[in-house]
Amino acid sequence: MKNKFFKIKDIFGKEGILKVGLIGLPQSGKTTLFNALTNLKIDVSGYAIEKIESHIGAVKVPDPRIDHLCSVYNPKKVSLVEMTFTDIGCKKRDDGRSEFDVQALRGLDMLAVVIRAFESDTVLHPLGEVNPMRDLRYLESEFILEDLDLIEKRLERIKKDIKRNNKEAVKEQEYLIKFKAHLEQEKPLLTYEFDAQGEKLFRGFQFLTLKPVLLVFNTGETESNTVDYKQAQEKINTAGGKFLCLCAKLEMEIVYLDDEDKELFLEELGINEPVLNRFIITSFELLDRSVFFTVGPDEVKAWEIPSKISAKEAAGKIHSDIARGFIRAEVLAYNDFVKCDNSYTIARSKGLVRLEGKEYNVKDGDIIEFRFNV
Ligand SMILES: Nc1nc2c(ncn2[C@@H]2O[C@H](COP(=O)(O)OP(=O)(O)OP(=O)(O)O)[C@@H](O)[C@H]2O)c(=O)[nH]1
Ligand SMILES: [Mg+2]
Repeated sequence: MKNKFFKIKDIFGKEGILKVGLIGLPQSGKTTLFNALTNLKIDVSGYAIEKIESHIGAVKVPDPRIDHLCSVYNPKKVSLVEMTFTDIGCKKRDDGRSEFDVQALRGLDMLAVVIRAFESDTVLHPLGEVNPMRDLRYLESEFILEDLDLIEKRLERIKKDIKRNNKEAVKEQEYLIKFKAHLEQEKPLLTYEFDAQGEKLFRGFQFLTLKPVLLVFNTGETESNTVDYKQAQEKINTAGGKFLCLCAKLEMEIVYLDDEDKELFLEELGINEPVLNRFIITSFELLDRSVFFTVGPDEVKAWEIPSKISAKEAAGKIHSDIARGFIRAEVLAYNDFVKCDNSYTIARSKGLVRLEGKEYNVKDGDIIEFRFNV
């Protein structure tokens, strides 16, 4: 799959694709970053006053381990982990609040909050002067207000059912009132301790403050001291998020170069990884995800999973039958495979190929063959 555009309905509810939303104030550099990540070419010259427009693009997650496994197995098919980026449209309303394209928020796994830290005389800042920490506080409260709106609407909608004493609606109302109190203390729902019932009930809801956050400070082309990184770090530590600093404009210019120029340019700037790689590594850390591999002459494939997953659950990612009939997982760590000259025979003779049971916690880089019986 080449990088291409998608519609919301193409990705909503799709399993096995990590979905990242780029969100932020108008003119913070969301679309520029989107272009840098997807290598697509959305126009960034205008100010989005008229309509709120979102864009979705998909990428395959580059992985040098897959390249190596392919050179060993020469498979007919290669399958990489897929990721989508949604550039979420936003505009400032007359009442001062921000209006986000709520449709585009559906089903996202995380938010990358783009914060303007670049100075420019020609690009207007909707809140006046450049001040990243103020923008961050502003966005946090916008997200909280957005969730409070959602709760109000929901409470309104279930009013009739509550009057009729519908048990589910009454339960839902109890939860919603607790969420409301939590948000009113300016705390994101991410820090609310959901019980199993609450989690089940609200899984389908698109609360903004329930999504893990990667802060992206969009700095200028030259070293910028507009960001108080210490303060940002402290904020992030309490919220359990991550942060990245990059210059979206420069990164966009770099992806548009051909490969040879790209390498020279990156070297000159002392950047050792393209923006997509840095972004992916940080996102995987934030979401606590790992990758395992299945290999063979037909297909070499990377599977993305939550890090805490068991071998049986990992098998279920491939097919529910494999999980149901699970017997054992034959596991060889990628690094051991390479150390053994890419030979299972050598790895076996050294006892590095392990037979693991269904409770085994799959590790990043495991090469797995599942034994199952259906
Ligand atoms: N000087 C400078 N300009 C930048 C940088 N990043 C983005 N810009 C410019 O800022 C303007 C806004 O960038 P966009 O990527 O369109 O920002 P956006 O957040 O998508 O804006 P809206 O869609 O209008 O909300 C464009 O003119 C970009 O060229 C940067 O690092 N330095
Ligand atoms: Mg834009």
